[in-house]
Amino acid sequence: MNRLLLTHAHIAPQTASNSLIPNGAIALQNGFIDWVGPMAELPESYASWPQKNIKNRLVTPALIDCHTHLVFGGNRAKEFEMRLNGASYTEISRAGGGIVSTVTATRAADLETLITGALPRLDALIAEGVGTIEIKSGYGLNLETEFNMLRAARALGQRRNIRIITSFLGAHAIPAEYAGRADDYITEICISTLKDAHAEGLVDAVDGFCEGIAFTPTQIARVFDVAKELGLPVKLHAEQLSHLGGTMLAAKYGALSADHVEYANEADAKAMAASGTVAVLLPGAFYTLKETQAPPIGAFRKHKVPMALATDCNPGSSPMTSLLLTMNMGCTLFGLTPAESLAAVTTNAARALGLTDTGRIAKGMRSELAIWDVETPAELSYRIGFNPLHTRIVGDTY
Ligand code: DI6
Ligand code: FE
Repeated sequence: MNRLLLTHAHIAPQTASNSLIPNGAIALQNGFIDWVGPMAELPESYASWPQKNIKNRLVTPALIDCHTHLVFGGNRAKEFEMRLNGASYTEISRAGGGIVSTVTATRAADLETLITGALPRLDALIAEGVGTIEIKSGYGLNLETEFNMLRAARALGQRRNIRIITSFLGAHAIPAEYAGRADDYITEICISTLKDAHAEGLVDAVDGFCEGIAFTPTQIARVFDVAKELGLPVKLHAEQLSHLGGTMLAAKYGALSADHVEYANEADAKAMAASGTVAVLLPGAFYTLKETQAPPIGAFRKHKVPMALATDCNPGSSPMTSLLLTMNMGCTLFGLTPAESLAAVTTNAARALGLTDTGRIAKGMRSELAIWDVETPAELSYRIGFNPLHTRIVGDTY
């Protein structure tokens, strides 16, 4: 029996009532939370458990990064310089740079290179108390390399103590060999690779990039139809650079999330609320591309669309491996409150991944916790470039 009783904890449980528990205790047993509440109410039976006094430190759920492209080859520092000299992300993409340049580098890397390249990025997230991370494919755009990316993502979960959720993002860009033939790419590569990867157990969800430089809603719908047949949940990069209708499409398919959503409008927010679709906000990409249109936070609040925040870690539009900085940017760039930004990387991020056993501190949830050297939850969003993590607890060894 693996047991631990955390005492003298300042708990931010992220449950429905979400009131802080100032002098609390959390009982952990075999990988799950057995009890949480004020120390004064701790049942007698826990008195004999091994205890750790955490001296009034703040305890939150372990953080969840629900949108990353963590596995890739090469880097795009050159494009960073091009943008500083005035080129736009779209121009670079249309000139053959952008996502497809990372495709070339990713195809050239073998499985082990993809894994070892991603590990330092993963370690940076783990060091900030992240316990669950989503990783997308989408820099292979052929069967072999899409498989390599998904296998690398699964392997990362063996090499580190972290839960990995994969998303198949075959509909990320049109590879050079299919230039001008996006529909053929969807039929011949994207859909057939999705089916094969699903058969191998490599796919937890299906994603797409609905944008002028990528795929139309009609093309994305073809991929979503296959996801539906396979019983896989869907999500979508929607309304990042323009309004194409991706969010409505995502809502129509009951998507877990619509991501970026800078150009979404109130009607989109209403549709997301009705379908239970989470708005995943990615301020790292907004910042990197110096976008000016922020997502419609007011409409999301008004219609009670849950908002999550994620790093979008990728070599092009968001070379970022800090979820704490993402929380800060969510507040400063998008106007979230610090309380919203904490919910956005815990309970709402869990929901964006379809997970019901993490992201909150409550009986029966997995023992996935972050203990911080701070006094209040707001401090997690307030600092820039400082990591106050004291201890991360993930799993059943305490
Ligand atoms: N949106 C993004 O933020 C990433 N992919 C996407 O569809 C960017 C990917 C890249 O530029 O490499
Ligand atoms: Fe992305």
